[in-house]
Amino acid sequence: MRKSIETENGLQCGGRFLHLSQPQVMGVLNVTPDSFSDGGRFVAPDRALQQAALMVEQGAALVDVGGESTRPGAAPVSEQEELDRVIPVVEALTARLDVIVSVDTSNPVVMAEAEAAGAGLINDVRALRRPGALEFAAGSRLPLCLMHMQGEPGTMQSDPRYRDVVTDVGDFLQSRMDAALAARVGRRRLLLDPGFGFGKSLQHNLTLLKHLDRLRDLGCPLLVGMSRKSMIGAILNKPVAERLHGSVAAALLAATAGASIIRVHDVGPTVDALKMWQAVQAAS
Ligand code: PT1
Repeated sequence: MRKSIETENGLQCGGRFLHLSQPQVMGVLNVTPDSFSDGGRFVAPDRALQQAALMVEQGAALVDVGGESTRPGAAPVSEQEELDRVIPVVEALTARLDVIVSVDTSNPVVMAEAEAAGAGLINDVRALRRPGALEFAAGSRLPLCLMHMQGEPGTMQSDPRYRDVVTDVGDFLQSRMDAALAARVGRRRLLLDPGFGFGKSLQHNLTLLKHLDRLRDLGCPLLVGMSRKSMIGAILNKPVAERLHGSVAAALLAATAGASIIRVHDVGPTVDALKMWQAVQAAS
């Protein structure tokens, strides 16, 4: 009887199981010299390990390692540079920490090397649109996050337009799910993400957050990332370093809308807030 496996709400992430009956926190670990909020601080593998260990201690179920900055205006990175940044960190984290290591990449070579190094999830902001990415997915058993982005990081914030942002993002995610299914990637391996801040105005982001529950109808768990982003900065009129409380509020709103994984920089405060949220959810 495989029933218990199939009805268990969660994802098999390589050797570790991620429970999704309550929202989980994914800690951001940028190993880029030019990240928007912590540029260059965690590039050396020992610094990365130290930061990841802190996030695990604070309750992160996943750590998302990224070697390509995809914030607005960011420049592309070469494959070798991305491999050199990401793979040693994935190896160090999987060897030393009890956590699921997610890798934020669109490059199928990086995906494959990351899986071999012990990664448990692939987080692709380009939703497997790069040549070879669907083929990687078909040959792998890892869960994959498919994110919506309009345009490319270098130019995506110059006048983004939608007919209806929630419908358009939903249609895009459905089409990428269909592409994955056609490539024989099981629906049960997929996570979906509306891509807050990726080719979206403030109003687009707010409308997406308000109607996030509609994307649950696509039938896959939702992953969201709003932590410290300019949508919060624009509302608060505050710089990146002063967006913690706005970010925690956004995390709770996402949890209420049904998000399963919340990608954040500030793991401890977000975990505390979600514990309060969870306690109220569980009340009669
Ligand atoms: C995200 C995400 C990500 N965000 C997933 N992966 C980033 N699955 C990187 C700004 O407006 O939301 N989901 N990987 C970071 N990207 C941005 C985008 C950072 C916009 C900052 C902004 O400030």
